[in-house]
Amino acid sequence: MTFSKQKNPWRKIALMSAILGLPGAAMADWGLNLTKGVTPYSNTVYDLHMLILGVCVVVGIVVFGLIFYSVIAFRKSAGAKAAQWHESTKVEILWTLVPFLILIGMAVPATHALIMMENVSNADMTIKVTGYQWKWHYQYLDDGINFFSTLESGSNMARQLKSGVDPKTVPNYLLEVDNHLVVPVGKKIRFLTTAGDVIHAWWVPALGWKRDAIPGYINESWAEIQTPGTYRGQCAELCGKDHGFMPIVVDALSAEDYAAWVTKMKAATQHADAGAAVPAAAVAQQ
Ligand SMILES: [Cu+2]
Repeated sequence: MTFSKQKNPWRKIALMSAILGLPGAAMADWGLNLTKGVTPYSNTVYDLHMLILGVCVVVGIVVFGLIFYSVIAFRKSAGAKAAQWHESTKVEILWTLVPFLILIGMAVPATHALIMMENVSNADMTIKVTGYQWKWHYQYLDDGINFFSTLESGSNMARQLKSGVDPKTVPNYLLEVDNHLVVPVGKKIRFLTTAGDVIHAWWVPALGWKRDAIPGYINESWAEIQTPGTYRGQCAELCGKDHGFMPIVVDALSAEDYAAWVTKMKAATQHADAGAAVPAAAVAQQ
């Protein structure tokens, strides 16, 4: 079949089919699929997503296949006559049993993922995350380090009405903060999430979860980042007029780099405690 004519509708259909038939890697480049993230938990979520997507696709193909087959093969114009029958125990058992088994097949890995998510035991370190309008406060409970993390000044300037700054010229516009949350790779980090005013939500997609930050409640979660890098996220609960301006940036460092950062931060904090009166945010920047 050739597609020489520009307006041939089959050309478009064939093109779409070819695009949809591309292998998974190409689809990933498009950014259409859920991303894998950088933690074992995010990988579990990804696998669960792919499994359930697969089940849905197969069920969809079977159901729509049967519908189209019935409509075409047994159409009135082809002389089909409606069968007259009543009840079929066999069919009823089948259409109860098959969805039941499919649901069990999905519930087992889903429950496994939920249990994995809730298991914050044996953590190597704990970070308390408190949401405020409109910034984050991080407390390293084991090391006594704490600092606020707010929208980086370049983004903050550009976002102002009639600022005259083109947001396209600001690197990581609205996704950059003054003080990054620094964590080590390969360590199980327990996060305690809460808020000081209204409900916020701490969300870094690469970690594979999102946690509500609720005043008066402590929500627990954990992450073990496998790959060093910078991972960005945002507040994911509409928390007021500047909800869109309290991003999250996580720097995952190797064990040595992290230890060096902790030493530097502790020294800066001691310096501040000794009467230098350095604000916490400024301490974190050093
Ligand atoms: Cu918020």
